[in-house]
Amino acid sequence: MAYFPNVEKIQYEGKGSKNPYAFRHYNPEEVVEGKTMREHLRFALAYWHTMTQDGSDPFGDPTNQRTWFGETPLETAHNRVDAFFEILEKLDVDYFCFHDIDIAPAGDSLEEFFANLDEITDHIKEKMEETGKKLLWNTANMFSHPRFNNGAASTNNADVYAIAAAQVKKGLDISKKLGGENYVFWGGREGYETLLNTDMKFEQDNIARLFKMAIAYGEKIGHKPQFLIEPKPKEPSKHQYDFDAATTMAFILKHGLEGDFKLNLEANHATLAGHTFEHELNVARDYDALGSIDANQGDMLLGWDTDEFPTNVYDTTFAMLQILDNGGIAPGGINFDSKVRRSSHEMDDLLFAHIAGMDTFARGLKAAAKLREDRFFEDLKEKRYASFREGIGASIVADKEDLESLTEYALKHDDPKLESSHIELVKSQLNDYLF
Ligand code: XUL
Ligand code: CO
Repeated sequence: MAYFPNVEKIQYEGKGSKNPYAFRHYNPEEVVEGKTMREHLRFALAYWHTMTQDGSDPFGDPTNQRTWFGETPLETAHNRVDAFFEILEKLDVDYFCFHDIDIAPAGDSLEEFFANLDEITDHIKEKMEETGKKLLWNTANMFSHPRFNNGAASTNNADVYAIAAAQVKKGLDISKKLGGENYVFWGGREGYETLLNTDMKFEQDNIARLFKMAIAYGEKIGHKPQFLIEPKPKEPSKHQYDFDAATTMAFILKHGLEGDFKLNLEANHATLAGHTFEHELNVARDYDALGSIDANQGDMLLGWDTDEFPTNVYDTTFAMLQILDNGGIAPGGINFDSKVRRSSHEMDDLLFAHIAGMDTFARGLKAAAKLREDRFFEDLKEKRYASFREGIGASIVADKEDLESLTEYALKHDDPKLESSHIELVKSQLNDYLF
């Protein structure tokens, strides 16, 4: 059965097109900086926002009209697989991501949940073989079930810890079965409500323990996806340990995980932490730890995670600049961790929303490539740091100076004359690349 019977595969029609079922900027086979857009962008669909998000909010019931509900939860789960692969095909997206609980019903016990996962992943595997679609990453949902109220790997209850470990093991078995390229840990409940009853060091050491078990198990079964941690400062926890890229890098380095772990960075999580998205990508890149991205955008007027589809060309240009400067994002990708607004409740809104996000990233890619071709930022920075390339500056960078030698130098020279940064001029020139 087709879930979108009246929609053909979305094609690139170019900027002037008024067809809502067409790309206006994403042209998968167009070559930019020597690679196709498809290879640069490595788009992925998020199973949860696409298939299970129902449009409800804390004040209102579900709104989304979906046609895949069956007689039983398992039948619905199977229908969702078929519908999901139809969406992947129609949008021409090569990758996808899921949590365990997104794809299969939890049932009444862990055993039943795992059996459901086996059945549904058989179905997913068949569809992957039929269509050539690939698993960018999967993860275990260790935050929705009430048992995780006090955390999963950071819980105070050792039996809960064991269940989390079992879910991670199952997640890695599934990753092997489906050829997952990355495996994500997002610690939704790995944080605290109050420090009054919390031993932060103990909890974080336990998280590191679980990560090490995951590395060891991957080695044992001969499957080594790139492990990723996804930082987020808050929500659902009041404070989450993986607050932002810098905090998460400190954790990774403290526990010696840098050989196996990189970061999965999400735009809306960056803004919740009080950073821009490009700040987070830049921090990760400085540690050689830019793994993958969750593409969305927040609302600057709201203090929570709105997970909107990315439509801001500035943001995607700066993100793509970071990715190009990084030499690409593979084996990571651009996963749309984004949901349609509550009032965009029709099935076709799922297509329109992804087309909007893909087009916005394609525009960002093209603008970023042009900026790089013109050495726009390179020249700017080269000029800005020129004083460190000759004379005393070059000597400082070569570690040839000390406090005494620099004092001697400073006393001999007049107060320096500073040059203007011309920031407004730069921003106005930048606009010409985007519009
Ligand atoms: C939550 C979030 C998650 C992770 C995967 O804010 O981003 O969906 O991406 O658990
Ligand atoms: Co995310």
